[in-house]
Formats: sequence, structure tokens, C-alpha cells
Amino acid sequence: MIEHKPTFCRICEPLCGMVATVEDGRLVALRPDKEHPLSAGFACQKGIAFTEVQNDPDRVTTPLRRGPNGFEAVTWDEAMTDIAARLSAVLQRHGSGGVGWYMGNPGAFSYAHTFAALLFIKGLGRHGHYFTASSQDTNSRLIASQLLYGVPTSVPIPDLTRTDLLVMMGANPVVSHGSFLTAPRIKDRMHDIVKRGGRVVVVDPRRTETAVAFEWLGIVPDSDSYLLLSLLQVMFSEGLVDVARVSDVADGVQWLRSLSEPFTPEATTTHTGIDPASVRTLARDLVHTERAAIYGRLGTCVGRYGTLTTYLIDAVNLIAGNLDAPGGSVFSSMQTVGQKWQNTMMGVVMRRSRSRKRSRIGGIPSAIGSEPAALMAKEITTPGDRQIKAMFVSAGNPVLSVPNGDELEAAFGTLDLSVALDFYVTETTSRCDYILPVTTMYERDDFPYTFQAFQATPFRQATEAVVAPAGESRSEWDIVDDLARRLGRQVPAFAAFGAARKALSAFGKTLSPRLMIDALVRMSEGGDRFGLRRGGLSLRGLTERHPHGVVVSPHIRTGVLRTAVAYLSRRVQLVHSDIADEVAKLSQSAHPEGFPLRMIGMREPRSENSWMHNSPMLMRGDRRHHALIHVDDAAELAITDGDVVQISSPYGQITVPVTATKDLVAGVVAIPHGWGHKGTGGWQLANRAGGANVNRLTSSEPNDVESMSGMAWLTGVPVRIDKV
Ligand SMILES: Nc1nc2c(c(=O)[nH]1)N[C@H]1C(S)=C(S)[C@@H](COP(=O)(O)OP(=O)(O)OC[C@H]3O[C@@H](n4cnc5c(=O)[nH]c(N)nc54)[C@H](O)[C@@H]3O)O[C@H]1N2
Ligand SMILES: Nc1nc2c(c(=O)[nH]1)N[C@H]1C(S)=C(S)[C@@H](COP(=O)(O)OP(=O)(O)OC[C@H]3O[C@@H](n4cnc5c(=O)[nH]c(N)nc54)[C@H](O)[C@@H]3O)O[C@H]1N2
Ligand code: SF4
Ligand SMILES: [Mo]
Repeated sequence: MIEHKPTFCRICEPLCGMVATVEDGRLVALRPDKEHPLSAGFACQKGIAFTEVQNDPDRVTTPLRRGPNGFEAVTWDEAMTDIAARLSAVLQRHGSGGVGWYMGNPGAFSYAHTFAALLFIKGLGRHGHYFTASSQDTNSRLIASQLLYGVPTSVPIPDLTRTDLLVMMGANPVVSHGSFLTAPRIKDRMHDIVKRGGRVVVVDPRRTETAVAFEWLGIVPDSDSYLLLSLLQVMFSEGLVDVARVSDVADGVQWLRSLSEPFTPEATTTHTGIDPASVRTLARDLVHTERAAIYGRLGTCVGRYGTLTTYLIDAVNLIAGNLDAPGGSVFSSMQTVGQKWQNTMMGVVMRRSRSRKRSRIGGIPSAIGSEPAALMAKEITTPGDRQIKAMFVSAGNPVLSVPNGDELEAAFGTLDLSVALDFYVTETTSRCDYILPVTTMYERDDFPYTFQAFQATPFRQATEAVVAPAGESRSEWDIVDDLARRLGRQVPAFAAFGAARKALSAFGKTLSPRLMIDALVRMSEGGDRFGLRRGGLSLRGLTERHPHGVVVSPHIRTGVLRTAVAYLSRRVQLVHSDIADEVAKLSQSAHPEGFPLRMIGMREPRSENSWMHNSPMLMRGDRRHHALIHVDDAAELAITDGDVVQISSPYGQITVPVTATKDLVAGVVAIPHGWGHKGTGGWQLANRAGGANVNRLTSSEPNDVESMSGMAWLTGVPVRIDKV
């Protein structure tokens, strides 16, 4: 039997609509959904190629245990009995502080997975170590929000469908398809801005695929704070700021003014490489364009001053009069009933956990309850109270994605217990005692909860699983639920969870994350309020009545700042001594001698971080890892295209072939991450493609972790190139 089931892709953030062709219970093809209101027949190559991941002969579909001769298949019961026993021993000897969980990027695309990881690690006790890919991605964004608005979850996004000037810093949506900005067909939406007479300006050290399509302003890596301080300086000194209006909604406008005062465009040009006249013009345009927004993403989050830079991006939006205004930088959200007080409560909890909880190594304050993954290896190897002895990794490949992969790889070898929840044998999972096979996105029901707050057009879609789990695969939730049952007596929170489950089952309900997500949909904008609003949405209503999804409102609501801000004053807080300290640090930071170049990242259209290099469709044309350097630097070093070079930083080195280009600021080297596959088992095609692990060049030293948010330092890393 052949069926065509509407669903959506969950590889990256636009969540494009897909139609899955299922033949006798097997996924045989994926095609873009023409009836999806926003992606409207668009999907990228990765989305289409997912059939090859789903049916990959290298996929792990039975539990694997590592033995002296490599991995061997075991039954679920064997695996879980042993894991529970060993975990129990760790808990007895070391308490919850002996256990860690790292959840990687794909975890954020499954609400049940996120719940599972949190239930597990927080349920074990107060001292468990929780890490996520967020400390390599976005914690600086979240901490800037916490400072400004009192809560990490109030993250403004550009009002893409209405803006007339979009300044993009450190983002390359033509390749990435947008991040912290869920907008299917984002390239078309940006072209719409130009079509209605507006502009898109891309501030980036590389003339990226996005910069080529719009306007490029080249910048020296990791110098964005200087540019932003100058924009503020110009706005204040030229009297462009409506101080009374801004002071109505924010505290500390004069403080910000003094902070930015020394940073004239003439003073910052040596750092940024941007001429003063361009800075002045940009500042004026941001103020005078009725609908303008400045947006920063990965490139501005992963420098040494990610929190400061992100704070300044929002400050520029605020000072220019563009925050919470149509076409400006706006707060999208599900508009749940009682949102204002939910935010207030959340703000209190987050601020308390931040002031109380610091990482054992490095003393970094907790960022939304998580620790810096860059310090994970040291948390495993450094003796003492709360040393990690048992580690769980779900949906992550930290050996490739986190600074100093070699150190982490070695650290895994010292653990009493290591368990991966994944469907591939990877550079990380191959180091674990167990690999527990999980369901893919098409084998689970879903509602993209994490991305609701970033929707450029408020939209809802939910999906049921389109195929049954392959082999013996199980969902992350079922795995954690099983472990919680086995540890029930020992862990009070799990015992309480078990009791609640029992109580609910008496009413014919299953205690699962689905129950909570359904409640959320029902109580938010467009929801059915549990029957009080006829025709409103519920999770089931979404899948049954709106299989292609539904737009709940044509635009993001504005005028919501007092709800977005969680401080009781309901006013944006600009004054923070940590921010002043970071500004002071800016001028002190020097680069080490002997490393004249700066390394930046580069995402590729046919890669998704480290995990799609085993798809033949995506690896066509003998794709290989390579770095880009500027033609002038290549000439100086007598390097020609295709030469294999050694790239060294103060922290490590790699060898990789290079290509010379004019599309870079001179002195910059761009290297994609997610390569460096190795090993004999596991993903065979990926292993053959090999490449180098760029995170051998990045630092896992506590001093190199951004002190406010625990972010890994991934851009602007000093490097040197030598011919080999
Ligand atoms: N095809 C593809 N799509 C993806 C992914 C993928 O691996 N492949 N990964 C997904 C993930 S996990 C994420 S988080 C998103 C990220 O999506 P984006 O936020 O769009 O990030 P990138 O594509 O990495 O683009 C970051 C840009 O910042 C620039 N940059 C580097 N350093 C600096 C700097 O100091 N200042 C400035 N102004 N710019 C700088 C880089 O040159 C690069 O063009 O993409 C997602 N989408
Ligand atoms: N130098 C440098 N380093 C970077 C970056 C950079 O730009 N430069 N980018 C950073 C960013 S933004 C990110 S998000 C991280 C990503 O880093 P990670 O999240 O640590 O790694 P991924 O490569 O995304 O690996 C995802 C893993 O999840 C598995 N997987 C896929 N779907 C599922 C699922 O549904 N369930 C489970 N359990 N497993 C699944 C895949 O098989 C794969 O093993 O990398 C970061 N590292
Ligand atoms: S752009 Fe992202 S969400 Fe859309 S099809 Fe491609 S991988 Fe999937
Ligand atoms: Mo990411």
C-alpha cells in the first residue's frame, strides 16, 4: 500500500513542510509540501535526502554494547539492566554530581526529547551536570536577554515580513535557512524586502552566499562589539535618539550613552576594518528608516564577547526606536494565557539559578540551567566532589562539535559509564559503553515547541509519526522513562513521577510530554481553551484538521514589551556592571604572536553539522573538506588552490586542503566544522570522506570560555598557515 502523508522536516529551523511517501510501512520518498502555507513547495537537498538517513544501512537499530572486539548487539533488557545497575552504583558513591547529560542540536527539534533529558538530569538531584549544544550556539543570546529583559526566553527577532532595512550580522541564511528565525523560504522573504524598496545589509568577514545576493559590509572577525558601540556613539552624538521615548521603556539610557562615548567610528575603524563614513551612514539609516532591524546570529554569538555583542545589538534596536515596533525587532511568542506572569516566574527562577549555580571548573554561572560544554572534558577528568563518572549523550557529537575534541575523546575513556542515544556510530558514540538506538524525526509525533518564539509568521503545525520505529529503535522519552522506573526507589523525584503516572493512568491518561504540549497549544493564541473556544486548536485538532499547518496571525504582535520583560518594573534594564567589565576587557584583549590570521566557520548547503555526511545524495561529486583563504594571503604564502596546508592555533593543529578566494576579508581563514570522521565501524561513507576536526584549533581552557554565558570561543581564533 502507498500512502502520502503530510508532515514537516526537523533538520533545521524553517521546519519546511514535507510529504512522506510510505510504501508498506517504509519511508520511500520525501517531497516538499506544496500545500504548506509558508514553505509552499520548498525543501532543500538535506530535507529530501533524509530518506537516506532513515533507511541507512549503517543506521543503528539494536542496542549495542562495547566489548573487547568492538560493538555487539544486546537486548534492551540486558542493556537497561546493566546501565541502571552501573548508574545506581555511581549515584550511591558520588551522588547526582557524578552524572552528566549532553544533549545535542537535534534534541531541540523534539519536544519529548527535551523533556526527557531535563526530567532525567534534574530528577536525579541538584548536582547533576547538564550540557547542551547551546553553549556552542546561542547561550550568549539567551544571557543577553536575561540581562535586558529579565528572562532568557524573551528573544527578539527581526520582523522579516514588514521590515525595510535588515542588517544581518554573523548569519548566512541563504545556506543555513535561518536561525532563531523560523521563516521558510527565507531567501525569498529577504528578496521581498528589496522588492518593496528596502535593503538587506550583511555584516560578515566573508562575502557569503547571502552577502552576494544582497549588500556586503566586510568586518574583521570578533570585532562586532566595536561596530555596535560606534553605532550607538553616532546615534547619541548626532542627536538621533528620542531619549524621552526610549527612557519611557528602559532604565539606563544615559549610562549606555557614557559607555559608548569613547567609541567614535574613527576610534573603532582599526578594529573593525569598516570606514567611519559607512558606520555613520548605517547609524543614520537605522534611525531614519521607519521599519528597520538589526539581527545577529551564530557569528556574533560565538566570539569572545558574545553576550556583550548580543546585548549591543538589542541596545541599537532599542536606541534607534526599532524594538517592539512593526518592521523592527519584535517578540514572537505563542501568546499563552498569563504569559506576563509566566515570564515573571521564569525570570525569578532563572536569575536565582544563575546567581547560585556555577560550574565546578571555571566558575561560570549557569545559563538556562546548563553548563559550558567546552569544560565537559575537564569536568570528567578533574578529581574532586561532583566529578562526572557517568555520562549520557543524546543527539550530539561533541567530539567534533566542542572545543578540543581530542581531550574529550580521551576523557570518555575514563568514565565508569557512558551511554549514547543516537542512530549512528559516530566519533562520539563509538567512545561510549552503550549505543541505544533512537527513533528518527519521522518515527515520532512532534510539535516544534522550541521554535514557536522565533516564527516570523505565527504558525502552528503538528505531526504524527509517519512510519513505525525501525528495528528496535525507541524514543528518548521511552528510554528515560524506562530508566526512571528502574531507579524509582533510589531517586525520590523518579518515585514521585512514578506515583503521578500511576494516579493519571487511573483516569485513562498517560503521563507524557504530549499532555503538556497539548495544554500549551490549547492555552495559547488560536487554542481551544479546553473547549471554551469553538474551532480553536489542540494538538489533535492540528494534525487532523490542519495537516499542512495553519497561520494563526499574519504578523507578529507588537506593543508587547511589558509582557516580554520579566522584571517587575516592566522596563528594559540597560545597566549591568558585567557589561561595563566586558567593554573594558575589549581594549585589553591582544592576539598571541605568531598567529597572524583569524579563523571563522563556514556552513555548507549539503552538511548539517557533523551528521549528514553518510548520505550518498549529499556527498555526490566526491565532496571533501576544505578551507578558504584570501588570495593575497595565498600569494604571500605561495599557496595554490588544492594545496594541503597545516593550520595551527595556540591550541592545536589540523591539515586540510585550501582554496583561495577574494570573497573574504584579508587575514581570515574560513573552515567548515563537523568534519574529521574516522574509524572503521559506523558511518562508512562519512568515514571515507574524512576531513579534519576544526575544533582541534579551538580552546577548552576555562579562561577562553566566555565568562558571562559559558560560550565556546569559535570565531576569530588566531591561526597560522604553513605549507606541508
Ligand atoms: N546547511 C546547513 N544549514 C544549517 C546548519 C548546517 O550545518 N548546515 N546548521 C544549523 C545550525 S546548528 C545553526 S546554529 C544555524 C546557524 O545559522 P547562521 O546563524 O546563519 O550561521 P552560519 O551559517 O554559521 O553563519 C554565520 C556567519 O557568521 C560569519 N561570522 C563569523 N565570525 C563572525 C564575526 O565575528 N562577526 C560577524 N559579523 N560575522 C561572523 C560567518 O562568516 C558566517 O557567514 O544553521 C543551521 N542550518
Ligand atoms: N568550530 C565550530 N564548532 C561548532 C559550530 C561552528 O559553527 N563552528 N557550530 C556549533 C553549533 S551551532 C551546533 S548546534 C553544534 C552541533 O553539535 P552537536 O549537536 O553536538 O552535533 P551534531 O553534529 O549536530 O550531531 C547530532 C547527532 O545527533 C544524531 N541525531 C540526529 N537526529 C537525532 C534524533 O532525533 N535523536 C537522537 N537521539 N539523535 C539524533 C546524529 O546522528 C548525530 O550523531 O556544533 C557546534 N560546533
Ligand atoms: S531547509 Fe531545513 S527544514 Fe527545510 S528541508 Fe532543508 S533541512 Fe529541512
Ligand atoms: Mo546550532
